[in-house]
Amino acid sequence: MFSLELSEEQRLIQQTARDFAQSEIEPTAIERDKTGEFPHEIVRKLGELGFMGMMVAPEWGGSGLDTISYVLALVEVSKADASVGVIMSVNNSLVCWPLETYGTTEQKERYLRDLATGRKLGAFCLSEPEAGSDATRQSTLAVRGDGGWILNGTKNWITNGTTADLYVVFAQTDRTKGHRGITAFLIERGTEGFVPGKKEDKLGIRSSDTCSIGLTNVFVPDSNVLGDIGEGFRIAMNTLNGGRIGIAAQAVGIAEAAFEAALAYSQQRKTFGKPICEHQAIQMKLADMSVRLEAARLLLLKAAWLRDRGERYIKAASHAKLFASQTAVQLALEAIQIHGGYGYVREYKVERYLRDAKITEIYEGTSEIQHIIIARELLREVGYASPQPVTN
Ligand code: COS
Repeated sequence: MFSLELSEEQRLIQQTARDFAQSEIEPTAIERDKTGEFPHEIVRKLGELGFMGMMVAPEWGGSGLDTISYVLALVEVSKADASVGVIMSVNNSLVCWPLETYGTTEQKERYLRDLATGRKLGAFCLSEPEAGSDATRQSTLAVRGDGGWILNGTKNWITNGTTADLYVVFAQTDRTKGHRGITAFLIERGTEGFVPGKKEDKLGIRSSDTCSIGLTNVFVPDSNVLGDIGEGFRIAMNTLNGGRIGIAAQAVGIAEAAFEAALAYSQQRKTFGKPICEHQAIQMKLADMSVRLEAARLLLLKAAWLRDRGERYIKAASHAKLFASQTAVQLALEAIQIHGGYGYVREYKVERYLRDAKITEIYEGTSEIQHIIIARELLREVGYASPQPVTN
């Protein structure tokens, strides 16, 4: 039975994250949104707090915590600034996790300690110009060279793209095998032929750094193959299952921020002689917002809880990601509505919540992809055997 009680340690992590986020991240979030400046100093401090490798074992420099602690911290960080949230989420979920899970001891010695302590930053390179939702259609090609592989292709929408030190890159090593011919590689920043493009000019999460990356005859030694040859797609999917819990946490953080801003403003602003929180029209909105937020939080905690128990959590992660991301967008919209004209200007932070929220419905699997994953899991659970493979 799903249990909600947080341990003493989990509460402490949540409080530490809240204190840090409100004192060191939130006050400068509006400014970073304007300038697009990458929060180097904040990321360094998050590393010192043990938040860049929260679930990594202490022997590799991590905090050795569970998924629940991780999402509690990520909600607080994202509530203060969703740009910082995604930087933290990618490093923890999409880079440290596959490296610890599939890496050799030698690869972990070389990379994991620095990543888990925040001294170095990671990025995850799966998407391509022609392969987003249909991630099996990798065009980046790896051909055999002397003692390693030579990679050519382009990767798109890479979070931490121009800043990262280590990239987990997926490429096709055997075209005849489809998704079972995809392999994961570890590529260091500065490797010849591996060239991050210019930072994308985005609607939201503007101080996180997103770019495309060109690969031209990039040599990757055998010692930098992550997992087995042909295991890459499985690594990517298993990694994204966990990543989606991280994005759900980011979305819950944004939704909480929007809700709290709306609740506070509704008590200050007066119309028709009384604070607007006394008008039923606003009360209906606040009540609906609180229900959705609570439901999103519960779905998030359930997914994290299942993962910590070692149970299958694919459906729960997609439930949480789908619902929390939609909640973030809806609550940000309602927060703007409650603020009226003030909600529409950059001086007030609620318009940023909407711009930041939108991406949570897109990356690490769009809402449409989450529906597909949930439906497939439902059919699997009831033992449905399709006369044809369930394809789309
Ligand atoms: N977890 C673990 N394994 C998974 C999985 C999941 N969530 N989803 C698919 N797989 C496995 C399947 O079990 C299958 O394994 P086999 O090697 O045994 O055949 C393999 O991956 C291929 O799956 P499938 O045949 O279902 O592939 P499809 O192309 O039909 O669809 C989806 C797979 C749509 C689920 C996948 O491409 C996906 O998640 N796309 C979104 C990718 C994404 O999030 N992109 C954003 C990039 S990061 S910003």
